[in-house]
Order: sequence, then structure tokens, then C-alpha cells
Amino acid sequence: MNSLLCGRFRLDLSQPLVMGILNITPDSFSDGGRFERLDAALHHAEQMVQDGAALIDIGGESTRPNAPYVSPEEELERVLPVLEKLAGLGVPLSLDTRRASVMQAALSAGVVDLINDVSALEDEGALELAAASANVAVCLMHKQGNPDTMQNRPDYDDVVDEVGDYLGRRVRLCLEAGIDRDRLLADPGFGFGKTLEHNLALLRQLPELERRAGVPLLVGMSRKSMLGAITGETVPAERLGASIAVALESARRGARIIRVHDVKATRQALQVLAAL
Ligand code: 7PJ
Repeated sequence: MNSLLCGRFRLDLSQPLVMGILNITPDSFSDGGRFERLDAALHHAEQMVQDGAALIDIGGESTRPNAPYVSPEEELERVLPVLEKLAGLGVPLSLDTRRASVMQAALSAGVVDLINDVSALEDEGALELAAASANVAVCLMHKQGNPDTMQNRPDYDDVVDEVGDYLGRRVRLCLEAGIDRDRLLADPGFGFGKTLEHNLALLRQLPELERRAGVPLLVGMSRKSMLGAITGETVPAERLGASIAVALESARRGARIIRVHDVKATRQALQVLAAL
């Protein structure tokens, strides 16, 4: 469990790594479309690598509740030019998508090292596609319901048990399809059909979730509304302190990859934690 085969790379997971978020969506709730233009996206990615990002996660479809519909064609048009431009960046490129058609097009262009799927390869054909793509890593994320409605009334008997069970099942399906364990990551999916209490229970129980998934965990809580609920801060970009607190706590509880907007500050905090 100490390394991840990730497309063109093999990542050492013995210390927590930072994944930098690159949103290519005009409606991204926290970047407000600032990185819509290709040049700005490239510059932002380069800066994140300089700041210590070990991977860059590129997404063209916002999965926040009530986000406008984006067609698969539009999603691909947003992410593919960016992936192609970033191919020489020197770190693995992750593609945040739940659509098999978008995965397929980007994979055949040879510019994806990790498929980051908030639907855990549930889209038709996605599992087979990942299995047929040699060396490509996959992050399997749990969510309850669909982004449009998932925050309406999240409901679990035992959230840790249900999320752990789901992740374990998705991992087993991948293994059966021929995807080696060292290509897999699992993610509890903070904020995806979860109340604040659900999110906190999952964070407290990360070691149990890793045990149930049987693969290293990736977590993403950066700027999320659960942090707004705790702090009262309504502006996502103003939630840096809260984001760092949960990044450190998840690293302490065994998370191997932390997905964040603010790479430099998170990296610094993790370096201090490692020194201790
Ligand atoms: C996550 C994600 C997450 C993984 C988003 C946001 C919403 N992928 N994509 N885990 N969240 N693996 O960044 O607030 O938590 S989009």
C-alpha cells in the first residue's frame, strides 16, 4: 500500500501527497471561472507544482448541487486541451470525470495518469475502460444520490459502515476486472450526500475506511460547505484555516493523498506534521 502505479509514474505514498485542483469550469464555486482560459489554467498548474503538488486534478464538470448541465462534448472540450498542454508538467495528471465517453477520449489521447471518478466507475463501460487502460490509476469515490439532489436529505443507518462497504465492493469489482490493487485509491466523498455529522464521522474513522477499502485513501475537503457549517464562513475561498485543519487531521488518520485548492499552505502544514 506504499506506492501507487499512476500512468507514467509511480508515486511513493509513505508520506501524504498533495493533489492540486484545477477547475476548468466557468461556474466553479470557488474559482469563479478565473481559470477558464487555457493560459491561466497552465500557469495555475505550474504554480501548484512549484508549490509542492504531487498531482494535478483536472475537472470540466462542476459536481456541486444545482450546477448547470454540461454536455459530454463540452466537458471534453474544456479538459482535453488542458491535459495536452500539461503533459510535460512532470507530475501525474488526474482527470475528474464520471463519464466513460470523456475518459475514453482523454485516455486515447494518452494524457491521463489517473481517473478520478466521483461515481466510482459506475457509468456504463467505465470499469471495462479502466481495466483496458494499462497502468492508469483509479480513484473510486463514494456518493449518495446525484449531485443535483444529494444534499437534500442524506440518510444512513451507519455512515462509516455503508461507505466502507461500498468502497470495499467497488475495489473488489476492479480487482476482478483485472485492475491491480496498486492502481487503486478510495475516497469517502466528503460532502457528496452527507450531513456535517456524516462527514465528521467519516473523518474520525478514516483508518477503518482504509481497512475496509483495502487500498490507500484520497480525501477532499478543501473549502467545502462542511467547513462553512463549522466556522460560519460563507465565502469558500476564505476557508483556508479550516481546510488546513482537516487536511492535517486526515493525514494523521492515514489519508495518503489530500485534494486541495491551496497547495502551498497545505504542503507547509503537512511538512511540519511530518517533522513532528
Ligand atoms: C471531490 C472530487 C472529492 C474526489 C470534487 C469540490 C467538489 N474528487 N471532486 N474527492 N470533490 N476524489 O471540490 O468541492 O472529495 S468536486
